[in-house]
Amino acid sequence: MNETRRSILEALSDGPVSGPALAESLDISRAAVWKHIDGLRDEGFEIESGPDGYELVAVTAYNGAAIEYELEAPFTVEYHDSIESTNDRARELASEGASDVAVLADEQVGGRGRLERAWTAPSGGVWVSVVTRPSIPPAQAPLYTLAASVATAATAREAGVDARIKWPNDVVVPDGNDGDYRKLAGILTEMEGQTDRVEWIAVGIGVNANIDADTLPEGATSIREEAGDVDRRRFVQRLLEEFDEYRNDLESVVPAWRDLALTLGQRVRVDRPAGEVVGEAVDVTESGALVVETDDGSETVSAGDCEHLRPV
Ligand code: BT5
Repeated sequence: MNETRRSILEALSDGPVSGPALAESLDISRAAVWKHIDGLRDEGFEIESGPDGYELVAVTAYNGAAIEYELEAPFTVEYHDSIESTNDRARELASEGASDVAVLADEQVGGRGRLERAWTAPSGGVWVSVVTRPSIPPAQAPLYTLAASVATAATAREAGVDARIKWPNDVVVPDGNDGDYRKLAGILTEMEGQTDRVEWIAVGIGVNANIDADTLPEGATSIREEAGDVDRRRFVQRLLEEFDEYRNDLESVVPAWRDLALTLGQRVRVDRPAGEVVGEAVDVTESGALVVETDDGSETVSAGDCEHLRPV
């Protein structure tokens, strides 16, 4: 957002301020103040003019400026009404050197899941990809994915949804007590780096927010379905703030993940390139790999598709 507009919002956050007072404190003309106030109104800031001056009464918009305002995390937000995939755009920005940017869209028309699967992303969801450049070895990169799933589940729980995590990074809502679930959110992490150092990570988070569940693929659910619509601006802010806290405290990620895990204690089948593993999921390691107790002993699986099986 334009620096002058940011300063105007800061001034208004403590209560009404008159046009002349704003002009003086920002060292701009009254006409310029009027122009910026108009611009802010266009961006979704509801500013009323009363006897005491301009007053910010509400922020209703869902866009970059509105999300950056009062965001307690160091991200700039690039918003699109419609985009192919926020992860594609995040990769582009990352390769141009960007850092701490969140690409956000109301709708994706070419949303991607893992392994080139399609991700349904109509208007009303929260589709966001965060670019960061952490100083970590590639082996720690999975912690960023787990951090995103913990942040997503925590934010959905604040919105009143019984969100849990299915290994490695699906955010789901339990359906009964047998390990069945409906998928609320998915995470797609992409990265570039050398053997000893990550260059950038793009963490894509897709949350079915204000969407009718029957317009989503089978087995999916939404915040609307589970708890009613959310204020998406506030939701994205909380999501980015939670993600920021976990990425700055990587040691807290796995314990928080364990607390939210639906997979631990379940009988699972994990499909991975080296073959499938069937057994009871008993733990996750420090780097987020799943420990499965099989008939032939314990196996540690670092990546794959995990299915919860019915108890035997
Ligand atoms: C994922 O893949 O769960 C990762 C999804 C990541 C989406 C975000 S949105 C922002 C960013 N930009 C992108 O383009 N992507 C990221 P995976 O585990 O492979 O799951 C994909 C499978 O989930 C599909 O094959 C469908 O069966 C199912 N699916 C598709 N859309 C869904 C939705 N909206 N809700 C629940 N399930 C869905």
